[in-house]
Amino acid sequence: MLWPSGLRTSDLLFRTIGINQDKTINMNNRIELIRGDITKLQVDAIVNAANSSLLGGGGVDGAIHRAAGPELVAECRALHGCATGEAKITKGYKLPAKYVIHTVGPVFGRNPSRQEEQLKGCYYNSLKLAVENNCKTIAFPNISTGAYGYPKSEAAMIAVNAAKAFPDNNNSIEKVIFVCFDDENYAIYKKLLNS
Ligand code: AR6
Repeated sequence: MLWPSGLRTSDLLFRTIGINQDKTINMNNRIELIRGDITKLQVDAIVNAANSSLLGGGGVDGAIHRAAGPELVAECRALHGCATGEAKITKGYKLPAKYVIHTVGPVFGRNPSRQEEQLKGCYYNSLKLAVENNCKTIAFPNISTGAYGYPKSEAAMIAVNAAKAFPDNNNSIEKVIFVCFDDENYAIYKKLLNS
């Protein structure tokens, strides 16, 4: 996407969603935090906290499908689901984002010995798909922290560590944006990214 010179990604993002820019937390110029609705973001890819059917649901999944329109579920149907911790990509259709990366977070407590690794896998596999599809900007919701009940602080730590540890040797990803919809997650991420 061509952006006017001198404008940072966050300038555009905040204009898009109408949030005052002083809410940006900028870490190493690559990780950003914003509070808002992920469906409004004009980025290369937004990540969906889906279920294994990939056919839609509530929460952020429902919001993404509503905003993208019915073509999204049609493309998802052809993907034949997704395992926990894995990710699959579709177009964004009516969303401002070019792609949707659908990932399935763990249901907290269902498989305790694997849940941390699975949540880490959601972030890792989404970032990997983003790189493979030449995405420079990617926005994540707080996967598994809604209906799937993962404790928010633990989930945030896993998310931030996974983004920091992602081996992007060619620096192909310019922005990883954590999008918090609720105040509690926003406060947790703000503290984590400022420390
Ligand atoms: N933008 C950004 N974040 C949002 C939005 C939004 N528009 N709406 C909600 N959130 P959840 P999960 C936040 O329940 O826990 C679905 O039914 C929300 O505040 O959406 O991974 C799927 O189909 C929370 O912090 O996802 C699955 O069945 C975060 O998104 C199941 O829920 C995740 O909450 C997945 O559960």
